[in-house]
Amino acid sequence: MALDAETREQLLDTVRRFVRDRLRPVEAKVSEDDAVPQTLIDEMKAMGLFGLSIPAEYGGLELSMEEEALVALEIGKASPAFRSAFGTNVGIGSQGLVMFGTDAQKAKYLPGIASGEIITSFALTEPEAGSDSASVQTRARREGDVYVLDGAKRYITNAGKAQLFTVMARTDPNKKGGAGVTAFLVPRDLPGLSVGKPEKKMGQQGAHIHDVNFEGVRVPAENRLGEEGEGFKVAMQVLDRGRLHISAVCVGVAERLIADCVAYATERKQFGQPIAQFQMIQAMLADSKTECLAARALLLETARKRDAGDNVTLEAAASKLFASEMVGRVADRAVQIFGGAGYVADYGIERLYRDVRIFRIYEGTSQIQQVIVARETLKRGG
Ligand code: COS
Repeated sequence: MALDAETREQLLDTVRRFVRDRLRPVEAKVSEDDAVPQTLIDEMKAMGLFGLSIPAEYGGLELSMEEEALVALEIGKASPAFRSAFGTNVGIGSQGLVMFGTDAQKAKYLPGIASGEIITSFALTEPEAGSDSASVQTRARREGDVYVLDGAKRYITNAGKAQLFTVMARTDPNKKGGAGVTAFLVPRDLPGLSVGKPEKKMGQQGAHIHDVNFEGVRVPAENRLGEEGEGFKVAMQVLDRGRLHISAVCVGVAERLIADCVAYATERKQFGQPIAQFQMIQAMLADSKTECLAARALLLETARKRDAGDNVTLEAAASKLFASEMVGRVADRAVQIFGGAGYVADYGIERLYRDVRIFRIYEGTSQIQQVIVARETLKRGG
């Protein structure tokens, strides 16, 4: 469902004001405290942010991919840790269920996910299955009307708060690769499921990742998502979509950094004039602006293609590759334009420089995006 133009503008305007008035002022404190205040989470819930992508019949806003990208882009103009609070519910934590769930599964979980009452996590990565995600070792053995899960997942976003995990586990150990993998909806409170302590990270303080362990976790067979052996495809399709969401956040952070650079370069004087007057500064601004416009155009065109029902595996990977590398370069130039002020904490530029580094890694490294783009290009014949 696409919103009419006026409603879309109203939503984006509300998000822009929220970012400007509520999120930006507390960014540094959130980073220092390594926590997003509950009051802000509650405001996000009231705005419907946890349910952006959830069908309206289950209480979500049912935005199109293009609309979701525009919202994620605006949210990206504040610290990416804020987006992470609701990002799994909107993306990788819910979309397997939205795309492959039965009516009963959807009715049971989606309303709580849309409202933010249920936090979700996507548990694919393992200590020995990172980029090679088809090699998951977590086992799911069928015993009557339950599957018994044993194994360990790594670096799982929002696992500390999650009440529902989408878990990829191997049901057929005789099949190699993705073919033996099945997806499950695993409630947090099942005995044998435990979550490790939050990892200390380079950036995005306020967003958390954890190990998740499964020791004889008995998951009702009705919680299987899709058919046995379909789990890898579930994960790949969830990631196709998730990569567009991440691209949008990259573009948002880049647009914000460019605006910060313009403000600083116009104010800061050296050699008797604002540094914005110097062509070497202008060259950095021009490169950042050009690359950011290109990433935005690729993102929005791909989102529209997906909304039209096209397969966008190639384009989503290309978008994520280009946008995440782009924002890395933009952040690097921002530190350069700010000079010493870019390196000290007060201006927040060094924080964003650290925050954006993960975009080139999670939901598939840049090298994995290259693999996907190359394979799909070869498959499509050009
Ligand atoms: N949509 C639907 N099906 C897909 C798909 C997609 N985007 N990508 C792959 N598949 C299917 C393939 O068609 C193939 O099906 P068949 O066996 O029926 O032909 C199957 O899945 C296996 O695909 P493939 O052979 O391409 O698997 P590989 O093991 O070579 O791995 C990559 C594919 C590398 C692309 C995959 O492992 C990947 O994306 N890795 C990165 C994972 C990641 O992003 N991790 C981040 C953690 S999650 S935050």
